[in-house]
Amino acid sequence: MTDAAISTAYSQILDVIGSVEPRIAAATRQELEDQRASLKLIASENYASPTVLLTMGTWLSDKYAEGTVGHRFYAGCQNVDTVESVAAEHARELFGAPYAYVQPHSGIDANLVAYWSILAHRVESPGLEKLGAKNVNELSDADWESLRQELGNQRLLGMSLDAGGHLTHGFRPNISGKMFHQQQYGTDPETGLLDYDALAARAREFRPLILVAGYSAYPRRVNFAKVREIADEVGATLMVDMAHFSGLVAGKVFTGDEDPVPHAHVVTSTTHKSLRGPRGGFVLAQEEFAGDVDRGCPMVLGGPLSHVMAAKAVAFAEARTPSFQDYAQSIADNAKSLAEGFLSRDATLVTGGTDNHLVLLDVSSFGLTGRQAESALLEAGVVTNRNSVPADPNGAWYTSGIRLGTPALTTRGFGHAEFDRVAELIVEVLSNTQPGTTKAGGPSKASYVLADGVAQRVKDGSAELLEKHPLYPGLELA
Ligand code: DSN
Repeated sequence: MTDAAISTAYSQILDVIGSVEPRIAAATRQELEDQRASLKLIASENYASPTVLLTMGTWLSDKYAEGTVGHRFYAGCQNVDTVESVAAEHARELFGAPYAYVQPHSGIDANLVAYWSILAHRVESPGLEKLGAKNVNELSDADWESLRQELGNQRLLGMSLDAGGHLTHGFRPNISGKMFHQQQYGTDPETGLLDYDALAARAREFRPLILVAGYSAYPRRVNFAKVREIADEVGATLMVDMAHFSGLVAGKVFTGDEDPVPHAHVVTSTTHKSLRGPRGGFVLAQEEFAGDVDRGCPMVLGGPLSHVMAAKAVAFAEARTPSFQDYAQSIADNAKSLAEGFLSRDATLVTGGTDNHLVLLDVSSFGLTGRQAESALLEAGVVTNRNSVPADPNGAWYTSGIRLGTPALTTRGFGHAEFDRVAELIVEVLSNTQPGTTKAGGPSKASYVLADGVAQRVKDGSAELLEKHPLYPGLELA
């Protein structure tokens, strides 16, 4: 599609929306302006292509299609079958996976499908066989109760939130921490790096049914071959959540032992982070888990979003091109440039650097909490998110860190020099920010005071970079 055609399409779409609810058209226009004018450094965000975005806006949304390809609970799903099959085929080929399930609506949904299917495969099916039943409907109440005890009595070992894991990896307040007996592994207190020997020792002691690897705020690569050895030794199923770095796997930056797909039994991901697709999730699995994963909807998920599955297919197709591999390599190169930019300005990074798509800046060296740093940066037009650091004294709400990722600005074309300048701008904000006080005059973990003139100076500095690398160049709304 040409720039002019895309501009016309979006202008007309917004006019149609505005004729029904002008506030939605206005907010949609404003979001484009805001994204164009800010430094987006949220590690889990990106900018999908106009093709991916346009694919989501169709009547495929109008169809119910619970079930799976060729086995639906609704009539008339022939076109959804095509959409889902094409998306799954692209996912399998992109990642070299035996099986792909593209229905999950988000990463959390993908993880729930994975947990459910591992429980069904490892505990429920053998349990039913032992009880002489084919499915739970054939069980007496007493048998079902004993099977339920066994299902609910399982153990999950995942990376702790403050070490960089995700809420769904067994964090107690999350459903994963409630449905499993959970334990968490952390990182080495000195280096901040994953300690495989400590992980193995913990796994031997705890003997989890599910060992979860993967992260949302750990700035390093993981050796999944080693983690699989640990899982095998203790009889655990290895599930890897690659939501953050699936773009780096697709782009062949993470290969061999760093590619989770050949090593894990089940892999989950989102599609909208480094993979640069529509918002959504998916599951890859070894053949033995396929039948259970396939029942994710309606056992765990609501009806599939066919319009989003269509956009996933387009995004996977885009990710199978050589230019996506260049993009993925640039994400990692740029993260190194950003890290070097901070280190050369004496800032403190968790693990001392990065070799993936994110850096975790410990802002306690600026005398700030993550919350204060996040707010001051936002005032200066730099969009980040606060994040815990290992053993964070400020907890998960205020935190002591800022997580910064390169996928979005790399899509805009930022390179080494731009990311070095981004580090400089961020250090300028943080070194000119002081902690504020509460209304009663005490120390506050939330309020902050940014010195006069800094926000504007940083916005001007960002504008120079952003203007050189426009978002959706050629897209002009009438
Ligand atoms: N929201 C995602 C992230 O920012 O990492 C994970 O849920």
